Amino acid sequence: MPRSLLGLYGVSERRAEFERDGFIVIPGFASASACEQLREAAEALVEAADIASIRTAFDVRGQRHGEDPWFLESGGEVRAFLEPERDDGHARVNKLGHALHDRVPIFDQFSRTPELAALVAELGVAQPRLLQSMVIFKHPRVGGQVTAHQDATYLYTEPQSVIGLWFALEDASLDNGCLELLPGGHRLGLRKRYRREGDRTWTQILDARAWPHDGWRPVEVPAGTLVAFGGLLPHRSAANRSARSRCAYTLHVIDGVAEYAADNWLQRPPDMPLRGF
Ligand SMILES: O=C(O)CCC(=O)C(=O)O
Repeated sequence: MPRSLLGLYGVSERRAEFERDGFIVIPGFASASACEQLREAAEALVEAADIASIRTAFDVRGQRHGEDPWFLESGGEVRAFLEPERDDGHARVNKLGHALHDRVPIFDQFSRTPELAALVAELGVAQPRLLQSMVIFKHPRVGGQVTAHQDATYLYTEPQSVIGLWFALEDASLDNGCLELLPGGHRLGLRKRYRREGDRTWTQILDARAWPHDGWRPVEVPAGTLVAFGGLLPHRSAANRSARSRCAYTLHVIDGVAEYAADNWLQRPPDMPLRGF
């Protein structure tokens, strides 16, 4: 078979897998040196942050950050969020968010590559808009749990269009809190919407059933792996109780042809419209 046809075959298979399971895993998408450079850049941003003055602990269980301007106004900024058991040390930064891809050149370059643009097009996004980016640190022994959720809860578009691009910047395994996905769970429907009214947020329950207990797949992967998953796919990760750090970079892309909800928590400043690749 000519190369071009082989290529075509590969493309359609990957898309079919994404539609069937709700996600795809691509080992070796990012080089070891790119992962290292992003980690170093993230650490430099943490060093520069005035941790002692940051009051918000990013606690996905309690949603305590939901009414804090530090969180609500971070859609166009690069801000540090702390683990719930905070102190004044840098080791307890949980994540950086939410516009690294637009504010920090090295994250901009990493996020806007022809390879990523081609992948997102292959997964069906017609007019990609890079909405949100985060570095999630999961420091040894203090990195917190991320409870099961769907990204469309937080980044709702009509129709659903958000895709999460999750890059392992370090090796991830069950003991340091790797991503866990529920294959096929994207067909279970959206369970919650996280809505904003001015400087307040609330969670609307659309379907109160608990997630299935069984069937979760730990995504144990080496650094450089890309996991791409749709906004309806349930995912979670356990706390890092190990001595090994588990750092990841995530980028969320929506489709410009879909309508971005005016009451999503993340709203960009008017002078920073969303851009594509
Ligand atoms: O990195 C994690 O543990 C969770 C990531 C996540 O929830 C996301 O990228 O949407």
